Amino acid sequence: MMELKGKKVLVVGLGKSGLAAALFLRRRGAQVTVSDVRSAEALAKDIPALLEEGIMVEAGGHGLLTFRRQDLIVVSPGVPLDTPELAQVKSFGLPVIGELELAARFLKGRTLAITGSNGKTTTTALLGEILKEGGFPTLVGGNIGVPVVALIEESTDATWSALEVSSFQLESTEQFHPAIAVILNITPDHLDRHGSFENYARAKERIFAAQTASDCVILNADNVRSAAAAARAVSRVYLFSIEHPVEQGAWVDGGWVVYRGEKGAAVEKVMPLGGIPLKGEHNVENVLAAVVAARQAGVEVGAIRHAIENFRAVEHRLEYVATQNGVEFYNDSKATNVDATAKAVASFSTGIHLILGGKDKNSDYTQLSELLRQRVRAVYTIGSAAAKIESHLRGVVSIHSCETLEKAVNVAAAAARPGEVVLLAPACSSFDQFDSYEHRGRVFKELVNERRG
Ligand code: UMA
Repeated sequence: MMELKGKKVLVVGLGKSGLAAALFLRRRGAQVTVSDVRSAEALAKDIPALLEEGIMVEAGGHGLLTFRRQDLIVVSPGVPLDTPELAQVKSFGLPVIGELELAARFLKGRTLAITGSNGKTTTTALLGEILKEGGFPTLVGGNIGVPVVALIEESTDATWSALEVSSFQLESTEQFHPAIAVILNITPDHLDRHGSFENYARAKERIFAAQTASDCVILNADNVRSAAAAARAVSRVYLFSIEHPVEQGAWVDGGWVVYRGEKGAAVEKVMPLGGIPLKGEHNVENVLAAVVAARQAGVEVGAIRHAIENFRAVEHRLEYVATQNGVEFYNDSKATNVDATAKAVASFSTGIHLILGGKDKNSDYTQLSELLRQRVRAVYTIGSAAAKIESHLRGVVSIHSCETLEKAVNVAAAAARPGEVVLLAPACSSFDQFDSYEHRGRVFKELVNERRG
């Protein structure tokens, strides 16, 4: 285990991850400094507690000198590794690791890690419930909203940690070593940060880079790029598919979720598709992945089935909000890329009034054209990506420029007829108009519920 006592450690970024990492490092005896581009006023709520712990704070920008004075640098997921100060100190040989890598070196017990462009929060939350139902001491964290470093103190040798891990976190891992790794799917996202789809996909593949032959990796046979990762895995590969049987893994057969632990073994009937309480085909994929992971962790079929049947949609993931005058409202604020929006739209047959927009991530919205033509009655654009979305979708579907979410909700609600759906599945990140996708989703729900009066 890494020695931290007396080490000079810089934490870059003071969000949830940076705050948890700084406090952890300080408790382990490191001399900690935190650096953030935000001003001291913007960080005001966290600074007093940090100073009280003896943690130094550099606000309003990153100083190269501060970076050069350290023994170790711990980076928050949202801070790009090519940030000039980081690139400089790395070239001098200073160790730079991410918050996930720091946590991985101290977290006890076994880890089950889930990545993918979409579905990872739902699958992580579901696996957490399944592991608990199976009687395992369980922790849940990572990109889902609880930094992994914050789980360390609670972990024991008997713990299973279900971790949602993002490409941002995986990009800087070295020893992170989950016993069970899942890549749900890989479709374009975060191209602004990773530069290309292949760089992004390779970051996701780091989930199994430190695995050995006694570990396993679970891949999506129906998603070309997820399945292609098998070529580089040294661990045992399991597949899942909604389209066809697989040698070892889970698939759908005659309306049932079924599982086979190894080639030639008996097929286990896990549950009927009708028992899955989540909307959309993508959620069947999430369930299949969870079934394989849970069986590999040793959970009995009965416990898996029971946990799935009792699972409810996670907030902001195709979350039902209300029905007003026969019109249903759904909040999928977590649909922050084109593929997630496509999956949300595909979950409803027709008559969709779709709210799109926010901060663009160098995305290609023309990929939505066919699906929108078939199912969407009108699009309502918001945020800074609006003009680009409109230019990509002109002539495909009727478009209303609304600028704000408030206007979009009101115009869409007025246009929708009984039996139709108003869907927030924006295909963009939220940071141009909101603090986070959670904030955007909460505002949407408030706007909908206020209409009800
Ligand atoms: N900052 C700098 N310098 C920079 C860039 C940012 O100082 O060059 C500062 C910002 O001013 C801010 C801080 O860094 O104060 C933010 O750090 P962060 O973006 O890493 O945010 P955290 O609050 O630590 O949240 C992170 C994840 N955020 C991102 O990956 C962008 C959260 O995932 C995650 O829940 C949390 O850690 C706990 O693990 C969010 C997310 O959007 C939900 N993830 C992406 C996604 O799901 O698509 C990957």
